[in-house]
Amino acid sequence: MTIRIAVIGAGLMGADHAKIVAEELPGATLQLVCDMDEQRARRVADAHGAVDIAIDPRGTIARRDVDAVIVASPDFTHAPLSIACIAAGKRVLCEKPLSQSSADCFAVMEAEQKAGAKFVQLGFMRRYDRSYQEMKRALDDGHLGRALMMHNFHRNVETPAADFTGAMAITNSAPHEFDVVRYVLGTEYAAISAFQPRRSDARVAPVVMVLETVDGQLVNIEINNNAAYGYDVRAELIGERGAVATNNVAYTRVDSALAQSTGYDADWRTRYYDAYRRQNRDFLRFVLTGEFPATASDCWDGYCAAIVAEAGVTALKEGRRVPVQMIAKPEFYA
Ligand code: ISE
Repeated sequence: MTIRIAVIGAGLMGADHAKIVAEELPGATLQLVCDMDEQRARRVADAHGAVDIAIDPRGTIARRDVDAVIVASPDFTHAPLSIACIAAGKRVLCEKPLSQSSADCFAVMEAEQKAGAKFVQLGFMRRYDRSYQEMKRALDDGHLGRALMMHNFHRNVETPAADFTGAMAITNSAPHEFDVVRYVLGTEYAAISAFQPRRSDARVAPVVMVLETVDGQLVNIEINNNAAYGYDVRAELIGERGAVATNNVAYTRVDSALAQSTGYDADWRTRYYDAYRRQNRDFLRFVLTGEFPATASDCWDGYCAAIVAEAGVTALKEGRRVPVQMIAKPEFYA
């Protein structure tokens, strides 16, 4: 039996998911690539041997020859398309963020609870990256003592789209950190402050956030969407008896002209390829067994990331520390 997967959205991430489904998921078929731009759908479908293409996402979800869905269309479509998948009784791997609005995330949670089962796996793929997994293990083993702080750097070469704004550093890029830090520390946030230095040009400037957790830890996150030199993501966790830092992944090193150098990835798709592959394999198991993967993030995690992002945007705009006020965690997600 093969699971027939439709990929909705044939942009950067959709193309990557189509490739992973076609090449790295034994037991899955790339059934269909859907994009409003038919040519783009065709290009990605042809590149990865999809059976068919479509331009209508809702029609795609309803099709009888589609068993499961990957949503990789723009952020604002994630929540409504996830709800459509729940209504159709189909499991969905939805790219992050679930929504930039916590109210929309809440609506997806409601739909899932009404359906009585989890349908949405959220694409916070950093949880599948070995460096964060080892960091979590080191903390959970107890060697580091109680966690005190976590430092995070997230640097892109340049903003991924021309319409990328400063607020999107918080709503589109930082949710990775919001999620993976919660995952590693096993806690929630209590408050957030946000700051921005001034650039000499009109490009989006870095955003620096300081978060306080409900357990009294401090977390700082630097998002620099226009770092120019490479895709560079780092984290360091400081405990009371030790610290653990992620290493940059570089398979080779060049020694030349009295210097030593290693390379950077150009973006997240190559840096986290293995994490995406492992995440998508877990999704396939989820579709086959109905058991939600232990490592993956769910709609509750999506809600948590969105509510922190909303508080972060307010903190930046109003130049003040903003409390993070979350609803109580529904029993369904316990
Ligand atoms: C993008 O949407 C991602 O998810 C990338 O991982 C992140 O590095 C980038 O900043 C986001 O815009």
